Amino acid sequence: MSLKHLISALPKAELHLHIEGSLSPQLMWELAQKHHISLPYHSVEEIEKAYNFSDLQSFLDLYYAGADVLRNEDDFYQLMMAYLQRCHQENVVHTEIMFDPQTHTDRGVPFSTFMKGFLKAVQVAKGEYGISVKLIMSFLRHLSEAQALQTLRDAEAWYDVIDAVGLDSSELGHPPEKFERVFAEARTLGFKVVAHAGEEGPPDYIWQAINLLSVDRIDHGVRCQEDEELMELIKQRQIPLTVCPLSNLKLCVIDDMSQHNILKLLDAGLLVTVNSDDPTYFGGFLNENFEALDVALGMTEAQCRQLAKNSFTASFLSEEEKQKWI
Ligand code: ES4
Ligand code: ZN
Repeated sequence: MSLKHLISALPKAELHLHIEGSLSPQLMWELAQKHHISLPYHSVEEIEKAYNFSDLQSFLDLYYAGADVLRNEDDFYQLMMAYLQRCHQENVVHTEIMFDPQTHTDRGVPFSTFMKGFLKAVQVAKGEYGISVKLIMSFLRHLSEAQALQTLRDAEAWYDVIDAVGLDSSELGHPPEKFERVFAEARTLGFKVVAHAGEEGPPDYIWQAINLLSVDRIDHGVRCQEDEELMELIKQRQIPLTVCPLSNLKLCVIDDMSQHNILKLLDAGLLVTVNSDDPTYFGGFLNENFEALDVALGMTEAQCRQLAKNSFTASFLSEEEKQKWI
């Protein structure tokens, strides 16, 4: 029997979501018109049709180009509000959202513009839906560590509303060790830390994220299965992996969803979670990621419930807040 009903009924947390990757083709189109920006597309449908990727970089090229329509505070408000409304519809009761400051500051959009837009939407959604939200400021790893350090400094006025820092963008050629100092400083400042590792990159990048950056979670991490010793460590320490099935499929990390290893990792005792990553680019929000796993792999009800439970266990909520949902 399909788990569709159970999937939508279960309260869930989402821990790996790039807010810029939740920009819908419709909103991209509207904002381009509003700001008189010419897009390389003639319709909303043409934008949707362009979303065929061969690897991470081919996606990132469109993702950064798309983000250029985000110009003023209201644009960021609309972007965040649309995602939080969708969370409410899908029974996502807690979400830890990544944003990429450098994607905006490097275009001349000040920190205060996107932060104010995001925070206004978060405040409205908390009031209307009772949803809880944490923010993860991510550094772009294709840029230098000095630029990441500058971003950490630029964020100073917003430290009390940022919960964690992360590391995203082009993985290959930009190993975690490149960011050891900025992550040490972030930890000293009291931030939780996460990093993308083992999406396209080798298991060694996951080792580095654990040993050099002291991450609290690994984003993706699916390539840990190539290294038995690493898998054992991740299991023993219960280091969460925020896995994104539709993302892995769309970026050709796997050829077919039936090859996805998330349920194997779950059954081996790793703390894996399901997430949507960049839902409007990869063809599905959170429930659709669960459903895609069920269709391709035949999830059991117990596995489905465990994945929903793991999403809270792996979150940055306090132990007391977690108990409400587990
Ligand atoms: C991303 Cl799927 C993925 N990987 C790395 N960086 C990213 N930024 C947005 N989506
Ligand atoms: Zn990601």
